[in-house]
Amino acid sequence: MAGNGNRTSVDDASQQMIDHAAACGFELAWDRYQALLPQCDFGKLGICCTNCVLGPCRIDPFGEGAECGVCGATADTIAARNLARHVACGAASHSDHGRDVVRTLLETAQGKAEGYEIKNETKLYALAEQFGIETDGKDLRQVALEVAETALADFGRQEGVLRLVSRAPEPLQKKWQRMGVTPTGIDADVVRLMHATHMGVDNDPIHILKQVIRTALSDGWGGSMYATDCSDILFGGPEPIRSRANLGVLRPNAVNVVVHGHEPTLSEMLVAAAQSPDIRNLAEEAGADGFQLAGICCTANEILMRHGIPIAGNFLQQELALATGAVDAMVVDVQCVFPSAVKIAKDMSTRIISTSKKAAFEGVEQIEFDEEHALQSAKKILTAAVEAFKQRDPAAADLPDSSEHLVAGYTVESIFSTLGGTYRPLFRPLNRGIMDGRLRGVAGVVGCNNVKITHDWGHVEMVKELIRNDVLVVQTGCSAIACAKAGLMRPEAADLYAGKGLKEICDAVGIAPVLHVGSCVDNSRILLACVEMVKEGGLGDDLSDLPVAGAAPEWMSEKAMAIATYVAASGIFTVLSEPFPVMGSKAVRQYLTEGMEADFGGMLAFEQDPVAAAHLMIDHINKKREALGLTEMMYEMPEPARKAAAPAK
Ligand code: NFS
Repeated sequence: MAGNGNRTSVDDASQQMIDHAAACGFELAWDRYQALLPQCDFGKLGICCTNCVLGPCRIDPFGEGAECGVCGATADTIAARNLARHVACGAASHSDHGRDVVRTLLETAQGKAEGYEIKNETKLYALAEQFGIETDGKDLRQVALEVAETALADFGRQEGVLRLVSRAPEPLQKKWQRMGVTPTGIDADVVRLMHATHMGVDNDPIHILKQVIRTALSDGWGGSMYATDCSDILFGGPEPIRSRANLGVLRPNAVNVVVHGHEPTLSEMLVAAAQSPDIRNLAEEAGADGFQLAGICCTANEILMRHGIPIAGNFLQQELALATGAVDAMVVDVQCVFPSAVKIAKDMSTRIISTSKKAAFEGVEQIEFDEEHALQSAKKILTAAVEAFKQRDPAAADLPDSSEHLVAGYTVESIFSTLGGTYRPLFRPLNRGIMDGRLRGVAGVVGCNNVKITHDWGHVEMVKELIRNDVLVVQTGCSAIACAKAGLMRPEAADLYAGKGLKEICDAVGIAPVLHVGSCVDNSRILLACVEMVKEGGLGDDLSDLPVAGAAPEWMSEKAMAIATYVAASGIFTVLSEPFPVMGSKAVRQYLTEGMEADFGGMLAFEQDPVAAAHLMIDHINKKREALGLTEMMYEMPEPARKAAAPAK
């Protein structure tokens, strides 16, 4: 495991629960990882093909065995096709989530979705205007109906160009046209990419990669962007809000309900149901001190951003939350949910409740959630949690009592008003900060946890190194949760960790040096913030001119592969910890890490050491500053930090 230390997590609460789990004999992801070692090198290198049953065919990376599969596919074709399937799945996952949010908007407009309402009219009208929908004389519901129908049509679009592509700067749209990667329709792009990977279809690795890029772009500028926009319309646009993060947010005497997964439609309703008097009475009658809702993974980020509901933990804490014995119900929907959750909960009073039509778990109770009866479903789930609370053995529960303060809720709109001031809602202060050398640039640090890296270490070390070099950091996903737990999202973090210039800006506007911008679909907010920086002027004409960089220091999911690809293809240099599983192909590796830059202005790099990775980003930002003629920084660059090392136990 990367991290050079003998801790499994740098987060004390997590380490405490990992030790507790070991003492109780609970098996965790790290144990299963150890049992699986050594993992398959052919798989890691991306040169095992299972796309038809002539195989499986494995290509020898040292040129001593087979040079191609039975059909003649080379390592290059095989690695590119394998990557294509990963990205197709990642893009499909974000986009199917997006589709459901748009459908809920549609059903709300039709008056069919119980309990939902349109909370952000400004954003609805902005989208209507962008779609060219006439709004004069129409009521809100009619406008919402037309917006939702237009958005849904983009999922099924067969020809032409995805509508939201027009949000990208012109030069970027031209690059996409020139390279033939402009997305068409969200579903069609995924289907075409899957078709390309069928045995004997697309055999040119670079041509396959272009199709990969098109599909990834239809996620970033399509499915994910619709998920964000329509969630904001339905559930309200987030505003800066205080909350707490880590396992200590669970309370010994409350009915603890942990929501885990991704789609915000149910979790929003759970928040509403937990406040209804009949359900609160149920909890009181059971002797509980109310409900404690808390989130894991991206659902956590969704309800944190809009309601300030605290976060229990990130991806690798899902089993740890259960190991506390104090969770009454873990409510899961889709994506990033370990099937193993069932095993840990089986001897406890904890109920795992699966709620999505799209997903079922063997041995898990299903309370299917449907938008038409959303509030009823949510109340049913909370009633089940109260029943579990009555069975809980308080003596068996072991709850770490640590949690950290944070401020979340930043969006393009709220960054506008925070940085610009209420009466000056512009990106000017941000651009000016960069131009006058107080700020070096901006970095997006996102993504998962991975058992191959000490838990949270990659995120926290990288982000600390960036902010001490005057790089403002914006975050989503499990990476945001890691840094929130480490205290980097408190305004006081500027005094403790930020470089002088960044600290001055944080002090002036009262923000932390690390801003939480939401869940992984909300990476679309980061793209749009970059678009606003270009529009504001002074920092070039395209996203690739900006002194910005992206990173996923502990990534593991196929969604992260789609994200990294669309960010790089949007012109932003992006560093990943684990390499993509394509390293067995020189052609694919070279295109992703070098060739892409000439075509799109952005490319990928792979570096496991988070401090070294931070310096790749800083070097890139400096290069972009130089190209813009911004060679002077207000304050000197600090000495580079030591090579990153996780603390010893
Ligand atoms: Ni993103 Fe969110 Fe976390 Fe990774 Fe999973 S929760 S969608 S994939 S693990 S950041």
